[in-house]
Amino acid sequence: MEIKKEVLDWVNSVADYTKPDKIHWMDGSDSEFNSIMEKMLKDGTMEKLNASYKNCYLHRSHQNDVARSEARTFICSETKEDAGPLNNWLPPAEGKTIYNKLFVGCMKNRTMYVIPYVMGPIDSPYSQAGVQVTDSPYVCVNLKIMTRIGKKAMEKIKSGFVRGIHATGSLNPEERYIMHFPSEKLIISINSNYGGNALLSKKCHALRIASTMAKSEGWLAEHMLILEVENPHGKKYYFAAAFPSASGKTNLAMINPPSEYSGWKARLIGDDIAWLHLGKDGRLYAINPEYGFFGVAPGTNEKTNPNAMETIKKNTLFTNVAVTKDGMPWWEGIEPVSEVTDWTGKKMDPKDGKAAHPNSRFTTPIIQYPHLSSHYEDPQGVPITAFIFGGRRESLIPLVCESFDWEHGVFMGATMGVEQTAAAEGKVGEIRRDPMAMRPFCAYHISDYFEHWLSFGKKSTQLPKIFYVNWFRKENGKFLWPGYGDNFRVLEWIIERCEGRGEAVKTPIGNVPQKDAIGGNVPNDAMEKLLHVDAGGWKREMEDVERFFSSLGRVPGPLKKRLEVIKKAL
Ligand code: GTP
Ligand code: SPV
Ligand code: MN
Repeated sequence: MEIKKEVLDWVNSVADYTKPDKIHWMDGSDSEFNSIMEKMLKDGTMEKLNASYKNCYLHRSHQNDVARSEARTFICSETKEDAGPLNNWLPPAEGKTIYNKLFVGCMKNRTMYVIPYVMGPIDSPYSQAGVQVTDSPYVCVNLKIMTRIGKKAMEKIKSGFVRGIHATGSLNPEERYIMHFPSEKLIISINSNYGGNALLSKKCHALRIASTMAKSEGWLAEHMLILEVENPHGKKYYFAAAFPSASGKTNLAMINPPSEYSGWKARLIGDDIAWLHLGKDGRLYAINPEYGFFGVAPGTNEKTNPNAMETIKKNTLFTNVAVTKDGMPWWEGIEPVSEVTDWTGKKMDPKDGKAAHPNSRFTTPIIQYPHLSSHYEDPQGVPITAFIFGGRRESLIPLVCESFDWEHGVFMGATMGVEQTAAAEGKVGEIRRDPMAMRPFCAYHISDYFEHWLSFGKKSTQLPKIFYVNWFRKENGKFLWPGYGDNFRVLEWIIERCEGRGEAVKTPIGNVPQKDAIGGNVPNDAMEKLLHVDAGGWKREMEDVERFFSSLGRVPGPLKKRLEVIKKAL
């Protein structure tokens, strides 16, 4: 691997500060993976799982380090206004002071790994190369699965590449910093070794830094799955769906059509991040920058997601799951067993509490997925038919709702209110506004982000239609909608609408299906509830949206106007 001078100079400058014993340049080979893994097996960072899970390992993270730390995530833009009201801001100089203080000698007696990586198909004009340095072998083996690393990446590195500096540090949550310097395309992270805090290519680069690049270059970097659906006549439709963390992206991306949909096919392109560019034909084309899944384990089983279960049977890293007596990974949702070692390493009966951490995850190669789209590595990406927004809401939000036009669709996304999940630290279940599922990931002023979305409406007439879904309506603590594979029925209705067919009822908040439009085994009264638009509840929802808009300081005129129109219609 020929090391580029700009990379070498930068790596040396980081090493001058952090004082590692050794510098290891990752080439991405299997033998390299195995030797790093060997080291972790010896020091107990990793545990080998049952041989029926070929080449699979378990890692238990520190108990203070189990999810993204949003409160410790910072945008170090020139001004506070640039970061906007939804980000924690640090002046860049203060960020650098923290770096100078916390990183001095932090890699003493440790190896610093240098990981050149590419986000996106190697030959795509939309891909981006970056370099992460880290002293965490756990991060190395995860990135080997999650991104395309090594020689090919080094070749793709251009001047001004995205740089990530990560150090494990003490894991002290109070001194944890995940800092982003958008103008320098620089990420600095210390005192966490978990997921989006430490695998800097994922949320930090492919969403936060990319969001600022996308804004200035006229494209979109989104927290979206990408799904291909083919109908029995061979016509293909592409969906890009934004649901907040732990709200169903991976599961929808891995959907199987229900048995009566003979001839229909569903294939995966991405499960978490989409980069979208306007094509010459005015359509939006999406690529998946990632090379692996970092998926939520609990709830995943043969019934809900057989495709995930098949994918994770080999070459997979499990983080914070439980393990059975014979070394099989286990979590809530898998068939009951009487005794497991829980995610903290203690023996327990899963009847007595949660054995796997609710945010426990699998890291697994995307190319092992059984129904990968043949367009997964298409350099131009796939043309999106429909955008879908959604999130967890026990009440009010109907199963599916179609926007009237682009502006209304942007309003729907911008005002998404969802229940918090375990994917980030914080109170699970509390409702917060999470615009386009990007609240934790948009690295600039959210109103400018809305403006950016609206601007596409002026650039093209061939944009995707926008829909809003909610799989999570509950009554007496039970889900009203079966979800998972049954969500395909909703996709079918969306396709019908995109084709200019399909019955719909116009309501103040958008078009909803007629009662009998969505099939399946859902009792009539449940279906009625799922599709009902409760004017009183929606008025209160719009009041909350109004408060949200006020809290942002400034909001694009068309969104404020749309709010007034909906309020009046209600
Ligand atoms: P991130 O990786 O954090 O961005 O999450 P995600 O959006 O990919 O969520 P994922 O698909 O992993 O789902 C999170 C949890 O929601 C899992 O426990 C799933 O089993 C559950 N889930 C997913 N889809 C459905 C659904 O249609 N209905 C119900 N009830 N639960 C679902
Ligand atoms: C999310 O929280 O949206 C994730 C997991 O996809 S993490 O990579 O930890 O951010
Ligand atoms: Mn995610």
